[in-house]
Amino acid sequence: MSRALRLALLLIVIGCAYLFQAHPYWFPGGASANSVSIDRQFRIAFRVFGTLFIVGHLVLIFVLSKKPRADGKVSEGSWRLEATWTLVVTIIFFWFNISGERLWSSMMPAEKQPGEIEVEVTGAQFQWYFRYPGADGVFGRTDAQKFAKPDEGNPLGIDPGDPAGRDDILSTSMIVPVGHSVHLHLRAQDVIHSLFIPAMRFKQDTVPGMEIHSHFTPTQVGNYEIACAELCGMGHYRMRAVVRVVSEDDFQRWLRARTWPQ
Ligand SMILES: [Cu+2]
Repeated sequence: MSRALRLALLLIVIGCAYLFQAHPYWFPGGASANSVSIDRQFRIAFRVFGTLFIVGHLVLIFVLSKKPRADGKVSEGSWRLEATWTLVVTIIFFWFNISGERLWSSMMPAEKQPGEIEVEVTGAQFQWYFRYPGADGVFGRTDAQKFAKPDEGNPLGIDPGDPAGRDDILSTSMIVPVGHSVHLHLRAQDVIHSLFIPAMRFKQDTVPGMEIHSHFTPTQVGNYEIACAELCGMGHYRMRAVVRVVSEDDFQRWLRARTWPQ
């Protein structure tokens, strides 16, 4: 029994070491300014915690293979050793949290920074909507309960009485210019959804009643997949969309084509 357990543990360790090292299932190539730092954070996590995991299991296998002592006494352990490794693991845990915290707070600005492109993202069962403020730079007021009419082109419930909403641009894809910081206003209409853009290393829940701010800077032109990463109902699988990262000129052209003449 003990031999089978040790063999099983050894196979788990070898399998995990292979997965840590080879990354057969991994993110697509990073296409945002933050991807380098986020990938570094993942690498550190895998190296540090992967090593602890492997060492911990090897120690377990070693302990399981020890023969009982001839005099029948059992080991009482060592409190010094236990205190030391508990302290070491605690320090690593807090250091890792604090270093990740800095990166996290740089990704979650409370306010829009000058020069950023603003996009409001709304998760609704079962579709993502992307809204741009239009030429006036101001999003129109919304009241989904009063005005939302998906069949009439107003799924977000933009208040028809608010002039700021008349030039708002609504899209089912996110179009952004390369090299610009994109400031997102994240909202949800019904239940919790989660905007996940693997290539941008971006993932953030959208919560009804809250407006969450975040930003990312795309660095490569191309189309990138968006998924909903929160099981949000029967049609959850349909909540796929695309981020189209285009040149500055193409972005301006796209905005102009969608702007009504004043
Ligand atoms: Cu969803």
